[in-house]
Amino acid sequence: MLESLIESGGVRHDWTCEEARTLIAAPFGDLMQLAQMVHRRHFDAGEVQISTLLNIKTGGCPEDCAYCSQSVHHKTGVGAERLMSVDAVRAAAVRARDAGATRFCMGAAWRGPHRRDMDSVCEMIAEVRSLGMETCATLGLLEDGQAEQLKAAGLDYYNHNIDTSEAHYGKIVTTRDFSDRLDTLARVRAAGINVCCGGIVGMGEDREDRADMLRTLATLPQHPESVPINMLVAVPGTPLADMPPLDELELVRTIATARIMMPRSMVRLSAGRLEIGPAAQALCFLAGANSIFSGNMLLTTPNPDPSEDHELFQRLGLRPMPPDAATAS
Ligand code: SAM
Ligand code: DTB
Ligand code: SF4
Repeated sequence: MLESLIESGGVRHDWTCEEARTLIAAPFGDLMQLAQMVHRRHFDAGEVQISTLLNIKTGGCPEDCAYCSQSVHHKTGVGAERLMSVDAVRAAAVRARDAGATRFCMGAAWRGPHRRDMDSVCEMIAEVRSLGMETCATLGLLEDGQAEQLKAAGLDYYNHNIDTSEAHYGKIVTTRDFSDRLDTLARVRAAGINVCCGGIVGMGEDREDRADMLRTLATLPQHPESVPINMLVAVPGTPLADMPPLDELELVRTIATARIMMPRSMVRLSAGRLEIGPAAQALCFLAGANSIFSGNMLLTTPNPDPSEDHELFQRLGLRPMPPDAATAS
Protein backbone atom coordinates (compact mmCIF):
# COMPACT_ATOMS: atom_id res chain seq x y z
CA MET A 1 0.00 0.00 0.00
CA LEU A 2 2.84 2.43 0.86
CA GLU A 3 4.61 1.30 -2.32
CA SER A 4 1.89 2.94 -4.41
CA LEU A 5 3.35 6.32 -3.33
CA ILE A 6 6.53 5.63 -5.28
CA GLU A 7 4.97 3.62 -8.09
CA SER A 8 6.28 5.88 -10.86
CA GLY A 9 9.86 5.16 -9.72
CA GLY A 10 10.83 8.76 -10.52
CA VAL A 11 11.37 11.90 -8.47
CA ARG A 12 8.04 13.40 -7.42
CA HIS A 13 7.40 17.09 -6.72
CA ASP A 14 3.66 16.77 -6.17
CA TRP A 15 3.61 15.28 -2.66
CA THR A 16 0.54 16.13 -0.60
CA CYS A 17 0.51 16.75 3.16
CA GLU A 18 -1.69 13.70 3.51
CA GLU A 19 0.84 11.48 1.74
CA ALA A 20 3.72 12.82 3.84
CA ARG A 21 1.71 12.28 7.02
CA THR A 22 0.77 8.74 5.95
CA LEU A 23 4.40 7.87 5.33
CA ILE A 24 5.77 9.27 8.58
CA ALA A 25 3.09 7.49 10.64
CA ALA A 26 3.29 4.12 8.86
CA PRO A 27 4.13 0.95 10.79
CA PHE A 28 7.86 1.28 11.55
CA GLY A 29 8.88 -1.84 9.63
CA ASP A 30 6.92 -0.86 6.52
CA LEU A 31 8.42 2.63 6.53
CA MET A 32 11.95 1.31 6.99
CA GLN A 33 11.56 -1.30 4.28
CA LEU A 34 10.39 1.28 1.75
CA ALA A 35 13.16 3.73 2.74
CA GLN A 36 15.76 0.98 2.29
CA MET A 37 14.36 0.08 -1.10
CA VAL A 38 14.45 3.69 -2.29
CA HIS A 39 17.92 4.28 -0.82
CA ARG A 40 19.42 1.22 -2.52
CA ARG A 41 17.80 2.13 -5.82
CA HIS A 42 19.76 5.41 -5.96
CA PHE A 43 22.84 5.02 -3.74
CA ASP A 44 25.45 2.54 -2.56
CA ALA A 45 24.03 1.90 0.93
CA GLY A 46 27.53 1.24 2.28
CA GLU A 47 28.72 4.79 1.61
CA VAL A 48 28.37 7.85 3.83
CA GLN A 49 29.48 11.32 2.74
CA ILE A 50 31.57 13.23 5.28
CA SER A 51 31.37 16.99 5.76
CA THR A 52 33.19 19.24 8.21
CA LEU A 53 31.82 22.38 9.82
CA LEU A 54 33.65 25.52 10.83
CA ASN A 55 32.08 28.45 12.65
CA ILE A 56 33.77 31.37 10.87
CA LYS A 57 31.81 33.97 12.84
CA THR A 58 30.61 33.03 16.31
CA GLY A 59 27.80 34.60 18.34
CA GLY A 60 26.19 38.03 18.48
CA CYS A 61 23.43 37.20 15.99
CA PRO A 62 20.48 39.64 15.97
CA GLU A 63 17.93 36.92 15.09
CA ASP A 64 15.92 35.26 17.87
CA CYS A 65 15.85 31.58 16.80
CA ALA A 66 14.69 29.79 19.95
CA TYR A 67 17.09 26.86 19.52
CA CYS A 68 20.24 28.85 18.87
CA SER A 69 23.17 29.41 21.23
CA GLN A 70 24.42 32.31 19.11
CA SER A 71 21.46 34.69 19.32
CA VAL A 72 21.95 37.95 21.27
CA HIS A 73 18.45 37.41 22.64
CA HIS A 74 19.53 34.45 24.79
CA LYS A 75 22.08 34.23 27.64
CA THR A 76 24.01 31.13 26.66
CA GLY A 77 27.57 32.15 27.45
CA VAL A 78 28.52 32.16 23.75
CA GLY A 79 30.24 35.50 23.19
CA ALA A 80 30.30 37.51 19.96
CA GLU A 81 33.53 37.08 18.04
CA ARG A 82 34.86 38.67 14.87
CA LEU A 83 34.94 37.00 11.48
CA MET A 84 37.89 34.58 11.33
CA SER A 85 40.88 35.41 9.12
CA VAL A 86 41.21 33.79 5.71
CA ASP A 87 44.48 32.15 6.83
CA ALA A 88 42.88 30.56 9.88
CA VAL A 89 40.01 29.22 7.76
CA ARG A 90 42.47 27.80 5.23
CA ALA A 91 44.42 26.04 7.99
CA ALA A 92 41.22 24.47 9.37
CA ALA A 93 40.23 23.31 5.89
CA VAL A 94 43.63 21.64 5.37
CA ARG A 95 43.15 19.75 8.67
CA ALA A 96 39.63 18.68 7.63
CA ARG A 97 40.82 17.50 4.22
CA ASP A 98 43.68 15.53 5.77
CA ALA A 99 41.16 13.89 8.12
CA GLY A 100 39.11 12.70 5.13
CA ALA A 101 36.37 15.33 4.74
CA THR A 102 35.26 15.99 1.16
CA ARG A 103 33.06 19.00 1.89
CA PHE A 104 33.87 22.00 4.06
CA CYS A 105 30.97 24.05 5.40
CA MET A 106 31.52 27.56 6.78
CA GLY A 107 28.86 28.95 9.13
CA ALA A 108 28.33 32.52 10.27
CA ALA A 109 26.03 33.81 13.02
CA TRP A 110 24.51 36.54 10.90
CA ARG A 111 20.99 37.50 9.87
CA GLY A 112 22.72 37.80 6.53
CA PRO A 113 26.16 38.89 5.31
CA HIS A 114 26.96 42.64 5.27
CA ARG A 115 28.48 43.97 2.09
CA ARG A 116 31.80 44.52 3.85
CA ASP A 117 32.00 40.82 4.82
CA MET A 118 31.41 39.47 1.33
CA ASP A 119 34.99 39.98 0.08
CA SER A 120 36.51 38.00 2.96
CA VAL A 121 33.95 35.20 2.68
CA CYS A 122 34.52 34.96 -1.08
CA GLU A 123 38.27 34.73 -0.48
CA MET A 124 37.69 31.91 2.03
CA ILE A 125 35.55 30.02 -0.47
CA ALA A 126 38.19 30.34 -3.20
CA GLU A 127 40.94 29.13 -0.80
CA VAL A 128 38.96 26.07 0.33
CA ARG A 129 38.09 25.21 -3.26
CA SER A 130 41.76 25.42 -4.25
CA LEU A 131 42.41 22.65 -1.70
CA GLY A 132 40.22 20.33 -3.76
CA MET A 133 37.24 20.23 -1.41
CA GLU A 134 33.60 21.02 -2.11
CA THR A 135 32.61 24.31 -0.50
CA CYS A 136 29.47 25.06 1.49
CA ALA A 137 28.45 28.22 3.36
CA THR A 138 25.61 29.11 5.69
CA LEU A 139 25.46 32.87 6.16
CA GLY A 140 21.74 33.59 6.65
CA LEU A 141 19.44 35.56 4.34
CA LEU A 142 20.92 36.73 1.03
CA GLU A 143 20.17 39.99 -0.77
CA ASP A 144 20.16 40.74 -4.49
CA GLY A 145 23.44 39.81 -6.13
CA GLN A 146 25.01 38.07 -3.10
CA ALA A 147 24.26 34.53 -4.29
CA GLU A 148 25.88 35.38 -7.64
CA GLN A 149 28.96 36.72 -5.84
CA LEU A 150 29.26 33.50 -3.84
CA LYS A 151 28.83 31.40 -6.97
CA ALA A 152 31.56 33.36 -8.76
CA ALA A 153 33.90 32.72 -5.81
CA GLY A 154 33.41 28.97 -6.27
CA LEU A 155 30.65 28.10 -3.79
CA ASP A 156 29.22 24.63 -4.43
CA TYR A 157 26.47 24.48 -1.76
CA TYR A 158 24.52 26.97 0.33
CA ASN A 159 22.92 25.74 3.57
CA HIS A 160 19.73 27.50 4.56
CA ASN A 161 17.27 25.48 6.64
CA ILE A 162 13.52 25.97 6.84
CA ASP A 163 13.92 24.43 10.31
CA THR A 164 10.29 23.36 10.91
CA SER A 165 6.80 23.46 9.40
CA GLU A 166 5.33 26.76 8.29
CA ALA A 167 2.65 26.36 10.99
CA HIS A 168 5.22 25.92 13.79
CA TYR A 169 7.71 28.51 12.49
CA GLY A 170 6.28 31.50 14.39
CA LYS A 171 6.81 29.64 17.70
CA ILE A 172 10.52 29.29 16.93
CA VAL A 173 11.58 32.54 15.21
CA THR A 174 9.90 35.96 15.21
CA THR A 175 12.58 38.10 13.53
CA ARG A 176 11.91 36.68 10.05
CA ASP A 177 9.22 34.74 8.19
CA PHE A 178 9.14 31.30 6.67
CA SER A 179 8.75 33.06 3.30
CA ASP A 180 12.04 34.97 3.84
CA ARG A 181 13.81 31.61 4.00
CA LEU A 182 12.10 30.42 0.81
CA ASP A 183 13.12 33.67 -0.96
CA THR A 184 16.79 33.08 -0.16
CA LEU A 185 16.52 29.45 -1.27
CA ALA A 186 15.15 30.65 -4.61
CA ARG A 187 18.03 33.15 -4.99
CA VAL A 188 20.56 30.38 -4.29
CA ARG A 189 18.92 28.10 -6.84
CA ALA A 190 18.72 30.85 -9.46
CA ALA A 191 22.46 31.55 -9.04
CA GLY A 192 23.22 27.91 -9.87
CA ILE A 193 24.43 26.95 -6.38
CA ASN A 194 23.42 23.55 -4.97
CA VAL A 195 20.86 23.81 -2.18
CA CYS A 196 21.35 22.29 1.27
CA CYS A 197 18.12 22.68 3.21
CA GLY A 198 16.54 20.77 6.05
CA GLY A 199 15.42 21.33 9.59
CA ILE A 200 15.38 20.42 13.25
CA VAL A 201 13.23 17.86 15.06
CA GLY A 202 12.43 17.94 18.76
CA MET A 203 11.39 21.60 19.09
CA GLY A 204 7.92 20.83 20.47
CA GLU A 205 6.41 20.25 17.02
CA ASP A 206 4.24 17.23 16.35
CA ARG A 207 4.63 14.47 13.82
CA GLU A 208 2.37 16.29 11.34
CA ASP A 209 4.68 19.33 11.50
CA ARG A 210 7.64 17.13 10.68
CA ALA A 211 5.72 15.66 7.72
CA ASP A 212 4.67 19.15 6.55
CA MET A 213 8.26 20.43 6.75
CA LEU A 214 9.39 17.55 4.50
CA ARG A 215 6.48 18.22 2.17
CA THR A 216 7.65 21.84 1.72
CA LEU A 217 11.14 20.60 0.80
CA ALA A 218 9.90 17.84 -1.49
CA THR A 219 7.57 20.17 -3.43
CA LEU A 220 10.25 22.75 -4.25
CA PRO A 221 10.75 23.00 -8.03
CA GLN A 222 14.02 21.11 -7.52
CA HIS A 223 14.71 19.03 -4.41
CA PRO A 224 17.59 20.27 -2.24
CA GLU A 225 20.73 18.31 -3.13
CA SER A 226 21.38 17.92 0.62
CA VAL A 227 18.78 17.62 3.35
CA PRO A 228 20.24 17.99 6.85
CA ILE A 229 18.03 16.63 9.62
CA ASN A 230 19.11 17.95 13.02
CA MET A 231 17.93 16.66 16.38
CA LEU A 232 17.57 19.66 18.70
CA VAL A 233 20.63 20.20 20.89
CA ALA A 234 18.93 21.79 23.91
CA VAL A 235 21.33 24.59 24.81
CA PRO A 236 21.12 26.02 28.38
CA GLY A 237 19.98 29.66 28.27
CA THR A 238 17.86 29.25 25.12
CA PRO A 239 14.05 29.19 25.31
CA LEU A 240 14.18 25.50 24.30
CA ALA A 241 16.68 24.54 27.05
CA ASP A 242 14.12 22.43 28.93
CA MET A 243 12.50 20.80 25.93
CA PRO A 244 12.18 17.07 26.71
CA PRO A 245 14.22 14.97 24.25
CA LEU A 246 12.24 13.69 21.29
CA ASP A 247 11.78 9.92 20.98
CA GLU A 248 14.71 8.85 18.79
CA LEU A 249 12.44 6.72 16.62
CA GLU A 250 10.67 9.93 15.55
CA LEU A 251 14.02 11.17 14.21
CA VAL A 252 14.43 7.85 12.38
CA ARG A 253 10.90 8.17 10.93
CA THR A 254 11.69 11.71 9.75
CA ILE A 255 14.85 10.54 8.00
CA ALA A 256 13.07 7.59 6.36
CA THR A 257 10.29 9.87 5.11
CA ALA A 258 12.84 12.37 3.75
CA ARG A 259 14.63 9.53 1.93
CA ILE A 260 11.41 8.31 0.30
CA MET A 261 10.13 11.77 -0.68
CA MET A 262 13.52 13.06 -1.95
CA PRO A 263 15.11 9.86 -3.29
CA ARG A 264 18.15 11.40 -4.98
CA SER A 265 19.09 13.86 -2.22
CA MET A 266 21.84 13.34 0.29
CA VAL A 267 20.11 13.08 3.69
CA ARG A 268 22.43 14.28 6.44
CA LEU A 269 22.15 13.06 10.01
CA SER A 270 23.33 16.38 11.44
CA ALA A 271 23.20 17.76 15.01
CA GLY A 272 22.30 15.42 17.85
CA ARG A 273 24.46 12.35 17.08
CA LEU A 274 26.22 12.58 20.43
CA GLU A 275 22.89 12.65 22.24
CA ILE A 276 21.31 9.65 20.44
CA GLY A 277 24.24 7.22 20.57
CA PRO A 278 25.39 4.49 18.16
CA ALA A 279 22.31 2.23 17.99
CA ALA A 280 19.96 5.05 17.01
CA GLN A 281 22.54 6.34 14.53
CA ALA A 282 22.61 2.87 12.94
CA LEU A 283 18.83 3.06 12.52
CA CYS A 284 19.21 6.48 10.89
CA PHE A 285 21.66 5.02 8.35
CA LEU A 286 19.21 2.15 7.71
CA ALA A 287 16.48 4.75 7.19
CA GLY A 288 18.54 6.26 4.38
CA ALA A 289 20.77 8.88 5.99
CA ASN A 290 23.98 8.95 3.95
CA SER A 291 25.91 11.96 5.22
CA ILE A 292 27.28 13.22 8.55
CA PHE A 293 29.34 16.02 10.01
CA SER A 294 32.68 14.80 11.29
CA GLY A 295 34.78 16.62 13.90
CA ASN A 296 34.60 17.18 17.65
CA MET A 297 32.56 20.35 17.32
CA LEU A 298 29.50 21.38 15.35
CA LEU A 299 29.19 25.19 15.54
CA THR A 300 29.14 25.74 19.31
CA THR A 301 28.21 22.28 20.64
CA PRO A 302 30.11 18.98 20.73
CA ASN A 303 29.91 16.21 18.13
CA PRO A 304 31.21 12.62 18.46
CA ASP A 305 34.98 12.20 18.28
CA PRO A 306 36.13 11.09 14.80
CA SER A 307 37.62 7.94 16.38
CA GLU A 308 34.12 6.97 17.61
CA ASP A 309 32.74 7.53 14.12
CA HIS A 310 35.51 5.38 12.67
CA GLU A 311 34.59 2.59 15.12
CA LEU A 312 30.88 2.91 14.29
CA PHE A 313 31.63 2.74 10.55
CA GLN A 314 33.66 -0.44 11.20
CA ARG A 315 30.84 -2.00 13.21
CA LEU A 316 28.29 -1.19 10.51
CA GLY A 317 30.47 -1.88 7.47
CA LEU A 318 30.14 1.71 6.24
CA ARG A 319 32.73 3.59 4.16
CA PRO A 320 33.37 7.29 3.52
CA MET A 321 31.88 8.31 0.17
CA PRO A 322 34.33 9.48 -2.49
CA PRO A 323 33.67 13.13 -3.55
CA ASP A 324 32.22 12.42 -6.99
CA ALA A 325 29.76 9.79 -5.70
CA ALA A 326 27.68 12.39 -3.86
CA THR A 327 25.42 12.74 -6.89
CA ALA A 328 22.66 10.15 -6.98
CA SER A 329 22.42 7.89 -9.98
N1 SAM B 1 22.81 32.11 10.70
C1 SAM B 1 22.65 31.21 9.62
C2 SAM B 1 21.25 30.67 9.49
O1 SAM B 1 20.49 30.74 10.43
O2 SAM B 1 20.94 30.15 8.42
C3 SAM B 1 23.65 30.07 9.64
C4 SAM B 1 23.99 29.33 10.91
S1 SAM B 1 22.65 28.46 11.70
C5 SAM B 1 23.38 28.10 13.23
C6 SAM B 1 22.51 26.94 10.79
C7 SAM B 1 21.48 25.92 11.23
O3 SAM B 1 21.94 25.17 12.34
C8 SAM B 1 20.12 26.41 11.69
O4 SAM B 1 19.27 26.74 10.64
C9 SAM B 1 19.59 25.20 12.45
O5 SAM B 1 18.86 24.36 11.58
C10 SAM B 1 20.86 24.51 12.94
N2 SAM B 1 20.97 24.62 14.41
C11 SAM B 1 21.36 25.71 15.08
N3 SAM B 1 21.33 25.50 16.42
C12 SAM B 1 20.88 24.24 16.59
C13 SAM B 1 20.61 23.45 17.74
N4 SAM B 1 20.76 23.91 18.98
N5 SAM B 1 20.17 22.19 17.56
C14 SAM B 1 19.99 21.70 16.31
N6 SAM B 1 20.22 22.41 15.19
C15 SAM B 1 20.66 23.66 15.31
C1 DTB C 1 22.83 22.12 9.76
O1 DTB C 1 21.73 21.78 9.33
N1 DTB C 1 23.32 21.77 10.95
C2 DTB C 1 24.61 22.38 11.19
C3 DTB C 1 24.88 23.11 9.85
N2 DTB C 1 23.68 22.90 9.11
C4 DTB C 1 25.30 24.51 9.83
C5 DTB C 1 24.66 23.20 12.41
C6 DTB C 1 24.29 22.45 13.67
C7 DTB C 1 24.46 23.35 14.84
C8 DTB C 1 24.19 22.68 16.14
C9 DTB C 1 24.28 23.60 17.29
C10 DTB C 1 25.59 24.26 17.52
O2 DTB C 1 26.65 23.60 17.47
O3 DTB C 1 25.59 25.45 17.84
FE1 SF4 D 1 21.38 33.65 14.03
FE2 SF4 D 1 21.40 31.49 12.46
FE3 SF4 D 1 21.45 31.27 15.17
FE4 SF4 D 1 19.23 32.09 13.98
S1 SF4 D 1 20.21 30.08 13.71
S2 SF4 D 1 20.18 33.03 15.80
S3 SF4 D 1 20.04 33.26 12.27
S4 SF4 D 1 23.02 32.12 13.89
